[in-house]
Order: sequence, then structure tokens, then C-alpha cells
Amino acid sequence: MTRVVTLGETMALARTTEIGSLRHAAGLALGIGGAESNVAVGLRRLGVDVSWLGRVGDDPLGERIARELRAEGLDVRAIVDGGAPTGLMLKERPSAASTAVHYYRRGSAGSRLSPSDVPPEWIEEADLLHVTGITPLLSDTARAMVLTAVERANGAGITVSFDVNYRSALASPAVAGPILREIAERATIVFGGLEEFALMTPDAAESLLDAGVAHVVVKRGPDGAAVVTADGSTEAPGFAIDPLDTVGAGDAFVSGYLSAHLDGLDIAAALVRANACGAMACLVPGDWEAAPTRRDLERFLAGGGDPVR
Ligand code: KDG
Repeated sequence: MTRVVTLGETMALARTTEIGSLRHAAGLALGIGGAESNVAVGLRRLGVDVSWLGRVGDDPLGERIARELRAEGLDVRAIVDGGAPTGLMLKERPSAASTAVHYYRRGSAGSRLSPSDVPPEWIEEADLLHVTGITPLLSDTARAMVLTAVERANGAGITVSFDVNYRSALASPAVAGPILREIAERATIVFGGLEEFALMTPDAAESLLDAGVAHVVVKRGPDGAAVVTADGSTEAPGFAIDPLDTVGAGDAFVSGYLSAHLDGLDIAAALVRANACGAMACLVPGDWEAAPTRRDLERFLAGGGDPVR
């Protein structure tokens, strides 16, 4: 049975293959990326059955997204939209220490997602719905779809996971704050960085708990993470690594946390798994490619940087 369902825009992703501005880059590597599908792949690699729903253009990039996600073992509901292209994201590393992302997604197929795209019972039959704050900022119909999905999950008593994932290129803080807050208040588990929580409300942890959120998970990047629940706060440090590409680390963290939650682990153990997944995602270029399997994870947690023979 599908345990987790998630929905949102996945784009083609072209990244420069060397350090240096896109102005001069000679080479681009083509892949795919989308916060929700990144989480879906991360969960699948950890052994969770996942279904992903999105819209892609009637073009080779859309086919690539569907093929790639299917190859990862997801149940893929890719609606082919003949009226709009697959969105594109370009990623450059202007210097060894910086990454910049450029979106070509306005009017994309993914931004045309709407409530009627979500099949009957698809959410109601799952254990957990995962959504992010990216898709609701793409368009009015995409926002309506996310809200409808969350309401359906609430109605069926399904756990709702929400990663705030604020993208300033999509909406100003003043516009995004209330939209993200509306979803957060209906979620069971909310993930975000401190600034993202501040965007929704100054006393986010307290007021979200009052609204019924069970886990407020604060991601602190290299410094680890903390979880606030009605019973108090639990913290865990990050893992010391030499990061190569931090984009997608938050999604891997979410996969680790949710898989541990579904496994019934306690919060302290879930945080260790989440932090390890986040750290591992930074070791390889690409937004999701380095998401670990259970075996990778065990080796990493055992401290294994040794060659595999
Ligand atoms: O979390 C990583 C994402 O940023 C990336 O894969 C693409 O969904 C994406 C976005 O909107 O930035």
C-alpha cells in the first residue's frame, strides 16, 4: 500500500559542470528537481512506498521527469499538459562557496496543477500527505490544489507533513507569509528554518502547537535541528562534512525524519537519521541523487568513509 503521497512541480534541472558563472560555463549537466519529488525519492530509497503527482509538458523534459521518477521506484502520476512546457531550473556555482538558482517556470505545466488533478481516494488511502510551500506560490490553482489536498487529508485523519521551503523568487514575504501559515496550521509536522518560521508568525513554535501541529521541526543546516512538541524540545547536532552542493539537503532531511516517524522511532532517533540524510545529500552534486538508501545510511552512521571492497 502507498504509505506517502506528495504532489507538486518537478522541473528539468540544468547545472553547470564547473565552478564559474553561467555567463561563461561551457558545460551543463541535465537532470530533474522538485522539492516534493526529491522527498519522494529520498523516502523510496529508505524503503517507503510513495506516490508522486505532478503536471509535465508534452515534451522530452516532461518524459524525462516521469521516466526518472519511475526508475526510482515511485508510483508516478504525471499528468501530461499539452498547453504548457515543463518548467526549467538552471543552477550555477559562481564561486566554490556559492550556488545560484534561476527559474524558468512561470506558466509552466507544473504551475497549472489544480484541485481536480487529485484523484478520488488517492489521499484518503495513504498514511501521510507531504506538501511544500513552493507549489502554493506557483499559481492560484496550484494553491487551491494544495489546500484541497490538505483539507482532504485532515478530513480523513491522515498525517500532513509541510515543509515551508520559502522561495523568494516566487512571492514576497508579505504575500507568502499568510499563505504558508494557512497550510502550516493544518499540518501535523511542520519543517522550516528559523527565518521561515518567522515569516509565518513571530512566535511560530508556540502558536503552531496551539493550532494543533504536533511536531515543529526547525532545520539548522550544518548545526543540526530541533523539534518542539507539546512535551518540550529535542535537539540534535549536525554531522561534520565537507559540503559540495547543499541544495536538496533540506529535502533529504525531511525524507529521513518522515521515514523514521513512519518506522515509529522516537524524536531523538528521527533527528539523527534526518541530519545524516541531510549531510549525505550535500556530498554529491544534484538535488536528490545522493539521497541515501538504508545501507548507505548505516555505513555513514558507522563512520564509514573507507573504500567499499
Ligand atoms: O529543495 C530543492 C529544490 O529547491 C529544488 O529541487 C527545486 O523545487 C525546487 C524549487 O522550487 O526550488
